[in-house]
Amino acid sequence: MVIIVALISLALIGTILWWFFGNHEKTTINAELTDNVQKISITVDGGYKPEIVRLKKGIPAELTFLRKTSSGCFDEVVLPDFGKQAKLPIDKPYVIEINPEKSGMFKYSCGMHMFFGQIEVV
Ligand SMILES: [Cu+2]
Repeated sequence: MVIIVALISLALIGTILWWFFGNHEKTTINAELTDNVQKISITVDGGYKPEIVRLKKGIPAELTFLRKTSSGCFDEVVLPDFGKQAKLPIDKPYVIEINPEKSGMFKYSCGMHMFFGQIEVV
């Protein structure tokens, strides 16, 4: 009995450690280039999907956020590295234009800094 309890505890601890420290696969999607504007859609529903969007440096970009959740957490999206911040309507695409001028990984988040998405500029 004691052994079973010990094993279950170990399994739980393992799961928790994996959840917090494991290297989770993140989805990266490249923006599509049309008429010298790169465009990509990001779904907002319990997080930002895809988790990483890849943009090319030096080409204006349009990020279309589609918020599917009424959770107040996602009322607002903040992109500090691009000087943008916006209120997102529910079920209605909202376009944010940015100019990716520097390469690197840039984080954006909900208004409360709880959920994060990333923009990779290459
Ligand atoms: Cu939040």
